[in-house]
Amino acid sequence: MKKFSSIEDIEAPEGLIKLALDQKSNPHELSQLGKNKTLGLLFFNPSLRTRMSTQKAAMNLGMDVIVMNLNSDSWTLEFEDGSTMNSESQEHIREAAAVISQYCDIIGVRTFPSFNDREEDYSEVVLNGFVKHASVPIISLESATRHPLQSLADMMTIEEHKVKKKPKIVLSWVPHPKALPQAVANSFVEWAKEGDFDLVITHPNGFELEGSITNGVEVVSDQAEAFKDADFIYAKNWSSYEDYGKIGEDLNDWMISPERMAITNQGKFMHCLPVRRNVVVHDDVIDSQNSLVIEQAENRIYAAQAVLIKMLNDEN
Ligand code: SN0
Repeated sequence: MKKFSSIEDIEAPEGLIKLALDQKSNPHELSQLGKNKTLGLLFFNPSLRTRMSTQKAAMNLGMDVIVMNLNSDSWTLEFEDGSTMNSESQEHIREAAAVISQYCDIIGVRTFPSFNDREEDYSEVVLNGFVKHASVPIISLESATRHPLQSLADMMTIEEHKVKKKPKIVLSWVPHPKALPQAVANSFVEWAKEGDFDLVITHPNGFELEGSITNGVEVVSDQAEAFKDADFIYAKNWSSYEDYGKIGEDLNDWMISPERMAITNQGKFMHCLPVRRNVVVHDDVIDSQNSLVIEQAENRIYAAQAVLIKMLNDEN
């Protein structure tokens, strides 16, 4: 596998979920596979789970890891071809990606959207700059529009906790004070569409996700209605795609409350974290027995491990 940036890069998502679950039951089985190989983790944005879980996955496979905070510790990169670099940017992605490829056998990149220009964000300028100019495989550690490692961990978590063959999963928009990417929601929908689920999305008017991603998925505008019989509630805020980057106002009743969870079929609560308590979700929900957030985070290790194995073995 040369690139892991969305579900489209995977030949058999089911197989990758199974590999990740197998690794979870035997994390050190392949502790020699990555010997003398180096993973480079490049962060343009903050991270806790992604940074530590991917590092842990690499360690379980015997790899060395180099972590670099590109925004604070490195030169300001230029991504546009042909630009005259007489202003802020100091190094072109052409050299930077080629140089990092001399030091690393696999590169992971985290980058958020700018929210200035939807077309530019959705063209994935930063991630694709690395894909184009690096000579080694690239893993998205969350890009402007996708977070595939999170979705892989989420699919593992659902697989482990489902009690019926075709569970009902509701992706619910939730309030947030800041403009957040659509990345987690986009990826979740893409991966959940591939599974045997009754998938429903609920969001306020004006928070429709990109049409080709949600194509064929039921959208219910009333959150309480959507929650009926749900086995899993996946909460996530995203800013508007239509009115790009706009946040919701006066929508605090979209917070996941114990009353809302009571409508579900003893539904499990899921969130990718970090989460703003009592804005996104009430304490009593995230602290309940039905909350899966810590297991989702644990599964991030094995999601990353499965992807690294595919890359180290040069398999699809
Ligand atoms: C990111 C997001 O995509 O929504 C990362 C999630 C894995 N979340 C945030 O940036 C939250 C920041 C905040 O201010 O709460």
